[in-house]
Amino acid sequence: MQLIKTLRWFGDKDPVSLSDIRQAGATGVVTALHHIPNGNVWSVEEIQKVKSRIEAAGLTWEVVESLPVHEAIKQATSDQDAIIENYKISLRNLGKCGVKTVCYNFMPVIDWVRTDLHYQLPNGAEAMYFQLSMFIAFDIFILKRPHAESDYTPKQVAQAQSLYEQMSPEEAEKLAYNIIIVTQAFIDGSVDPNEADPKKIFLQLLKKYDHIDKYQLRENFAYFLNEVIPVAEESGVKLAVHPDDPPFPLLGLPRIVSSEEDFEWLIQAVPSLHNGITFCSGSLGARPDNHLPSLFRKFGNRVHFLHLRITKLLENGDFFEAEHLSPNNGVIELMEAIIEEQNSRQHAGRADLNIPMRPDHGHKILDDFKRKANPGYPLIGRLKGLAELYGLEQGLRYKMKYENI
Ligand code: DNO
Repeated sequence: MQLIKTLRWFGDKDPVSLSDIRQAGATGVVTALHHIPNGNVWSVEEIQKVKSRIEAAGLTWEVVESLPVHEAIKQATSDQDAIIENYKISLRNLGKCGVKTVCYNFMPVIDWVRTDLHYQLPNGAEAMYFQLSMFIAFDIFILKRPHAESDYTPKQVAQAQSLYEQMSPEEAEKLAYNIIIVTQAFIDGSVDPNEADPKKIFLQLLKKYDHIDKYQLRENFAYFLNEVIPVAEESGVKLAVHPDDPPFPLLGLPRIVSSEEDFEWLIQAVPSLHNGITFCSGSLGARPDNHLPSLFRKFGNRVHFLHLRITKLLENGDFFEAEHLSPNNGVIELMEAIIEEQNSRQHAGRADLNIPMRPDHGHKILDDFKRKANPGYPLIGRLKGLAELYGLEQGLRYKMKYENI
């Protein structure tokens, strides 16, 4: 039994190569057909091309991240059925090609959000940081989202205003560009990086959710799941929804994959185990009421993919991406719960014992400062995370075997 060691690869545009990934200790790759526009079919031919390249490098294509869900589906617009049909064809084609784990998310308009991509840690490494008051400054004073102030307390608005007043116009633009483009474009973001006025387009996209609250978005999600899960079952493909990052509503948008209650809802909407979860400890950990090992123990039987990293949550609502492994950060207990889950799958006669795992993001360290990489995806920092997690896994596995769990 093992966790399959993987790293994410963004295809030909990725400054990190497949050979780098192999040398870093991964055996598997997590990738997507990034060149195919969201909503279009992934043909067998295109899937095979990427798969063959990965295999020629001595690796396996373990997980698709992501087969993106088009905004039309999240909004349930009249053209959604044709786009869902394409999604189903893509799932069938992936199944035919033997790529059988598919990660996706259901976050409207914007995927993950950080305000500082170069937060310096005491040892000189860089991590990514979410500063709540900076984000509020972006929302109210830079993006100027209509009625944004009403989402915050007067104290939050005042703090954000004072931060905004200390920013130069260039700094304000850079913050907006990081949030709307830099952290989104390489993962199929909804605003074209060549757009002359990204903020304007972004506001238009947000506006489409004016009448979509949490319950309506859940309804739209359930419609999608009821359509695609039967096809996933027929094709032997496991879908694994990625949690919201961060796991709370932003910019007036509902976010519905954030908490224990959300996972309960997800399962009752479509109970099949093919309706699974990407357990992203970093995303879920940015919320104080998410206790990672307990959440994992509760929903572990439908976790098909692991993103392991630890978030340091601060009292004012800020958080940053901490080290993958440190004695008190909870990752040891989480790893223990993961190994227990594998054991119970074995007892239940399940075939999917070896869950793919990636360290998710990494700190920028050492030679990463001389190399290019997408934000969050420096090679050496991820290599360190992978090595630490693998060591932890092996040590625990050795110990737990003798305790005969
Ligand atoms: C960021 C990632 C997310 C994730 C998607 C999955 O680095 O963890 O963009 O890939 O949400 O659909």
